[in-house]
Amino acid sequence: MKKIFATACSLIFCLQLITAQIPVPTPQQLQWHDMEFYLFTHFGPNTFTDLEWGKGTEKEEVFNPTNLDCRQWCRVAKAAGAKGIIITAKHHDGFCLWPSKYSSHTVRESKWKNGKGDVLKELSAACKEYGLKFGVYISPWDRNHPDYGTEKYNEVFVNMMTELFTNYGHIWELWWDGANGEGPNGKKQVYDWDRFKKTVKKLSPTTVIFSDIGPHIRWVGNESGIAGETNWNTLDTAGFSAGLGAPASDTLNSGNINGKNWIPAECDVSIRPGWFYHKEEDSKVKTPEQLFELYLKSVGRGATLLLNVPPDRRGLLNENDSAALVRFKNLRIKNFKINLSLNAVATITSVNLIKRKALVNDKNPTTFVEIKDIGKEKIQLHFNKPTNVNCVVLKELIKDGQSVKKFYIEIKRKDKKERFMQTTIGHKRIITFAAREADDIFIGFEESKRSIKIAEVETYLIDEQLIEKPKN
Ligand code: FUL
Repeated sequence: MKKIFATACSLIFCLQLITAQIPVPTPQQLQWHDMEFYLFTHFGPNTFTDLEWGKGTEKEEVFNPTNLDCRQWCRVAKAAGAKGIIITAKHHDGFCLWPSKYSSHTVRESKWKNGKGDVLKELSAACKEYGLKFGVYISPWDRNHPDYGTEKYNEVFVNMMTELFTNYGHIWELWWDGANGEGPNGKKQVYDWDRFKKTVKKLSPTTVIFSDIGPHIRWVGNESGIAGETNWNTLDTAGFSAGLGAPASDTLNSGNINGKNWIPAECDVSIRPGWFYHKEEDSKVKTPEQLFELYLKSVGRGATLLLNVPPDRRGLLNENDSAALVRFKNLRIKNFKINLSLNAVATITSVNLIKRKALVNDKNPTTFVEIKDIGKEKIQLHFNKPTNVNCVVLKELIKDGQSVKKFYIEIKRKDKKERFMQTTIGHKRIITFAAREADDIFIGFEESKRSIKIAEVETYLIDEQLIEKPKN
């Protein structure tokens, strides 16, 4: 009896060990996944000098928006269906959009509001008022600060972050740009990433930190807003660092299948060719259709979409950008309005033909179906009449990790069956194909890391024009 008890105990212990090793998101990362789409605003001296990378020698007086209104930014963000705004508190030119005590190159030295203004104060208050999350980009690379390139600068950077975390309410996401060039004295800085991380952990443990390699969110490896069709939320970071020491772009794009850490990808991309506002780009704003395509290739591949919409010289989001954003939102609403799965009966069918109910079309992402018999069980959506479809949206229950390695969507109409092979799912996977009628849709699983938990399977008929090249 004693022996059985001891064996059982060690089995439980082993099981616990195995489960403990599966990377899963923290509650903050889970919330971040659900944010799906939010805005980036690049704003600073470059807005007024027409540069992308300011030299750091620009006079503070160049920063002088005539009509800055962060509440307008928030109204546009809300109208676009974005969930938050991340602002460039300090870009590579070192200019601080808040009156930092640790720099003499800030809004305080500018003419804007006679040096009494504070963009971060205005934006954080506006975000609070409009129910948007507030995030901050702060570039470690600083082409202005006299201490850059010396150990003292790491202290300056920590002090600046301390100001950010102390004076502007909760910062939901912190964005560390990996760029590391020379400072005003021609020197390069050795960034003390460990110290930076510890500082944030101490001051604001619930903030999610972005850098090329996390610790919480990773760069997607390109600035065109496109995640890998195979996209693992897991990444190995040992031996790597942000910036030049980061893993190869294609690794960041797809993650590491057996990566040890949960570090999902964020797709940063600008609505215009540049990150900062340039008048000559007023006619080059991405169209709502292009934005929709980016949405499919970012959020629809399990990542999030961080869309940059730069304020202009007035300090307002430009009319062309806001018009595109509102129409982008309308496209999402219109095309994802009628979930055809709600008219279907969802079951799990297995080779022995035993069926059980599958809670995948109940509009509830917390209920799920668990598939243990990989290769033998599949999800079936049976429509009571032939239904025209061209889009399937799948959600894995990622709070318990990411598991699906290879699956297929099979469309059945009478005796005809067509299969589309796919790889990962994650938070959300949107798959489009040329429209066809279906009596049944099957989701079959061929390879997985362990048992699979699917929370939702939605089906749509979206506007064919929005599907780039329909896959047949
Ligand atoms: C890059 C920067 O160099 C660009 O100016 C921009 O801020 C982009 C989001 O990140 O690394």
